[in-house]
Amino acid sequence: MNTFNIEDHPHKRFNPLTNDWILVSPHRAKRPWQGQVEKAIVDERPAYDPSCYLCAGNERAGGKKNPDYKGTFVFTNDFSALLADTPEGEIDDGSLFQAKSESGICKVICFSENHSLTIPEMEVSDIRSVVDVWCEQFEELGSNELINYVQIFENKGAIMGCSNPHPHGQIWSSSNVPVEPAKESVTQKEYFDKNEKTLLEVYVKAELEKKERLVAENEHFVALVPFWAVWPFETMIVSKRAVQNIVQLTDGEKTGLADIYKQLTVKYDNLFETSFAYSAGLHQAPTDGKDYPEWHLHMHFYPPLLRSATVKKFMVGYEMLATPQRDITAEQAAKRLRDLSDIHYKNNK
Ligand code: H2U
Ligand code: ZN
Repeated sequence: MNTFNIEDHPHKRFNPLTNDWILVSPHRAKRPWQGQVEKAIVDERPAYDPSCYLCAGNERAGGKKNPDYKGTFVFTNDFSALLADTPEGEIDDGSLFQAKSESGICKVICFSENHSLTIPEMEVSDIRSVVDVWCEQFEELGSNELINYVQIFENKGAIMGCSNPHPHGQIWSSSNVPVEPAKESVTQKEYFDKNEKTLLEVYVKAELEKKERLVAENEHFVALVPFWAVWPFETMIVSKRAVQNIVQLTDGEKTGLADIYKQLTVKYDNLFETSFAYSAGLHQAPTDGKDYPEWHLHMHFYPPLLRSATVKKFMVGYEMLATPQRDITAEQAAKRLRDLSDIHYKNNK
């Protein structure tokens, strides 16, 4: 029997942010790929689309008209999943049948008036305006009595169920802390109480030394494939300094966030020479007025593509029923992303 080698042998990896395990099967990534390798999809859109409900001056559902905005534009989601005026109530039979009312506020943020752009094709200064809107919204929603958690996210690409290619993101803010950040609240608190440092501060420092899972870096942020990544090219952007939320970032750090968001998404687009789909979002401390020194701002990117512009990973079978699994290791994925150009493929031809 030869000795265990993480590069060759099936193993489990632990996610300290969620307390979950994932299965890694590196021997399978060595299979020769004989599947289809298709040509990149040409994705050319006009700067203005008269039928787009996010373009400036156009009408949205319900007859509201967008202003002639330039840059960013925020509005309350016309089909909000959470509503501010939900009556408080509860159903609880003590065990099997429990329900609680949930209230909140949902917004849509247009990143640019230009329908044809995406984050990796925008200037860092324009992405910085998006970061500034996130800060304004986080402050405004977070200071609302009703709101105890603000989830800022971007859902990009038709394969992620995104309904519109116009560059945009969303914010869903709620009275309660949702499932994923709630898990991270528990794990980060446990770690901080024991070590007096945030979990991610220690993690990022170790990754900066090891280097094998790094994708991009600037003075204030790191983009890396987490050791415990589930999706083939899953990444995380983490601030080097431990801060609880984006409002606490310095001016330089806010620009740093815009810069690393661009760096990472340029590499994503370059990977399969396609507009790379993902769900991405910030995880931050709750906004219930308490102090959360254990909370460390970070941004998750969950992209489904596996092998080409159309071949994606399915989270099915064993993964639905037992535990998530991956073939290509986090280290191999990081190396592929790291080795890609910093110049967007559309500007490189
Ligand atoms: P997606 O692109 O991820 O589907 O999100 C777009 C959001 O825009 C979606 O939540 C909202 C939808 O409810 N929307 C409006 O608020 N007004 C509209 O006229 C159409 C879509
Ligand atoms: Zn548009």
